[in-house]
Amino acid sequence: MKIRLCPEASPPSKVSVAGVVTFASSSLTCVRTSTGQLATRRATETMDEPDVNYDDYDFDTRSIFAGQRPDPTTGALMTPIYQTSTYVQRSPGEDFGYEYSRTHNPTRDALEGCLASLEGGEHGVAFGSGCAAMAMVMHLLESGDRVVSCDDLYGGSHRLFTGVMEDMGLDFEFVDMTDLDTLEAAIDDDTELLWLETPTNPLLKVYDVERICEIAHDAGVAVAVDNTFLSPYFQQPLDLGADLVVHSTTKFINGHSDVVGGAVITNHDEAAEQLKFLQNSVGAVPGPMDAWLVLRGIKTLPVRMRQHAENAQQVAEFLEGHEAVERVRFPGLESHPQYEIAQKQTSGPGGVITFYLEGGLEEAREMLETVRIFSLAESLGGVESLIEHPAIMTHASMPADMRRELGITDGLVRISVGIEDIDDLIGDLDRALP
Ligand code: P1T
Repeated sequence: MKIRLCPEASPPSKVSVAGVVTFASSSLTCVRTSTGQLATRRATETMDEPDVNYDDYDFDTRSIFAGQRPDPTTGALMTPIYQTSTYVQRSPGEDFGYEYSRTHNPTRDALEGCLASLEGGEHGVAFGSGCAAMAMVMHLLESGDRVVSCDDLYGGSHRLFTGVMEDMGLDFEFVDMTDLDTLEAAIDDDTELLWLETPTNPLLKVYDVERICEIAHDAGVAVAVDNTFLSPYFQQPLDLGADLVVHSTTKFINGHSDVVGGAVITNHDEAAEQLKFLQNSVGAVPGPMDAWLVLRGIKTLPVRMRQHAENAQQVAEFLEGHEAVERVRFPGLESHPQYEIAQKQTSGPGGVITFYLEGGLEEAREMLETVRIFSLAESLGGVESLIEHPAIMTHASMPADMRRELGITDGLVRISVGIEDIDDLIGDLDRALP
């Protein structure tokens, strides 16, 4: 690994958005906040720095304000969409804190500060997609390094690891991390990183993040957790010991199915610096408009997550009692094999459910073609309910024998429960189930 993530894992610390470093020119002032974010102001008449440390506030409040402040040039309450590729300089090399939008952009800075605060991390680095965020984490490694990954994971993550990163000299082993002995045995001297989703996509396995981090750190191995399925509202992996948290912000974080984005959050200064270097060097950055949309989406993250979880719990209970359904997997059901771990490390079950239909492909296809409120589409985490067939859709790129071994069969259906009226949702499923 190019940098040392482990064992000097720094303790989680909260982020402040109050300005700490100010540097000024004649007409513009640039403020670098304690999150490392920059903001500019034109100095004809500017607002004072708000004297607020949002760390003192609850998650719901930070969702609305963290990383942000009224625009110092105009007082605009909402962070402007700084839709610019470049920034004027007073003299060559003498800029006002920004030089080029691949490197820095104020709207993206605000998003990164907000994400860092919500995950309880020091640094947030935003990318153009969840896959880009994952790829940048892999670029922290060096050829010859080994990654032990959870076996059940998003098909695109598996494709990135085996179809791209293996060609660049990384080595991957996929293991079921519910079995800690197997996990421990899989770690060898070349292992530099454990990669896990929890709950996993699509089978919703729940892994004991605290125990896994202990095992990894004892072996000098870093841990990255893809927290896409729960969002920081329900689970904060850095607090459980993880070194890096990864998000597809496309999902619950944005929540409105209108942006593709990703992010990495960490407390490690060196990892953050390297990720920033990669962000600038590789250029897989979100545009200002997308950064702004995600920032806006986050303002309602807590209320959305509460409703997703409440609806999903009722849908899961309905499915569990339906004769056409063989088995339901949802971390909020006591029948979930890792229910106790979920209770211990999360504050809610999220909004994704998978279930096995009695029968197989024919029954699944019939149901997927019959639903009306649920939309047949890949993705998850939007306010509208989605339904999909992992074997044919999101996990098609995973080898068929691996899918079979994991249990991603033709009868498996995944739903992302939205925030629509619960009776409408259950009515739709009831009508469509065989
Ligand atoms: O689509 P993108 O923003 O690049 O994110 C990739 C990604 C990363 N991690 C997890 C856990 C994911 O589920 C995804 C994307 N998943 C889907 C598109 C899906 O329907 O499962």
